[in-house]
Amino acid sequence: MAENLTTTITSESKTVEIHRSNPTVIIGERINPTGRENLLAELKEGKFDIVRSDAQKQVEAGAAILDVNAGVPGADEEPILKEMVEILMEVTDVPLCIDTADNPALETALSTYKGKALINSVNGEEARLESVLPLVKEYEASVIGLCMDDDGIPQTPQDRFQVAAKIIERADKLGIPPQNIVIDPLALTMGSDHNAGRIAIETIELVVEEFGVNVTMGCSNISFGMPDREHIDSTFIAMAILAGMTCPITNPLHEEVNLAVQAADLVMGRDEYGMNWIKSYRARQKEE
Ligand code: THG
Repeated sequence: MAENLTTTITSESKTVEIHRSNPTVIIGERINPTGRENLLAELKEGKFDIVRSDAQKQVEAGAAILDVNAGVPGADEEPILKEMVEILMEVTDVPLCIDTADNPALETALSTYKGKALINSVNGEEARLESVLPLVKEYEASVIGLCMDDDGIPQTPQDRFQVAAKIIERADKLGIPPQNIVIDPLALTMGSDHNAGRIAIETIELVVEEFGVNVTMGCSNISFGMPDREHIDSTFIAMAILAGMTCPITNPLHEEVNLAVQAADLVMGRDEYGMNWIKSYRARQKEE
């Protein structure tokens, strides 16, 4: 069993330490135009009101890090992502997770960002390892490593583990320590493969056992195409936390999912005297 590593992500004024004995770190997923017509339309017009309000709402709901994705089909990502990063630094003080597959946009975002960012993401593809890892090193950032490579997404936990091992090894060769790598086993949708949840959970167990690294997943993918998604998402997220996931990418505004995370932390002994749970209960009562 490897020692549990600490991944440190910072903004100008805040430090977030991701570790298996700390409360789960929610990475808020909402600032992403994929499947959101209103945000997409706004970004196309060069407006950022939804970005601002989504940032504030997610932080209020408990997001400790905000994912920022500027993937507007047909538009140049670089200036949009840069402006989103600038705006987010203005309206919130939480650290950012920069979600892009466009290397020039990533580099510009990293040079704009004040702090130690979480890059989302690299994977086991040769071209990505070669383009992203040098930026991780140069900016002393951390990076999410997706368990997929030039052959696609492996079907078995063992093969996904091998991709994680390759990413960690290639990073190490450049002098990037494993605490700066956050592994994403990939939560695929159970609508197309009923084993998707089990494969993800078993991959978490393997990488945690061997490397002690921190683990994330885009948790809401799992229930895509299923009815009554929040029940599935909240069960999946609690099970993944038990397996070792430390920083889920999810929507903290979904109350059932948010409460599952808080309850899982309580059960795992990461909520001293249950103070976080009691505080959040009182805040909910006040709202009613
Ligand atoms: N792993 C990593 N990064 C990721 C993902 C992952 N980034 C993107 C994605 N997957 C996680 N982010 C989202 C963002 C939004 C939604 C799902 C995952 C989503 N949106 C609603 C929809 O499409 O129905 C629309 C939003 C709304 O209006 O509520 O579900 O796996 N490393």
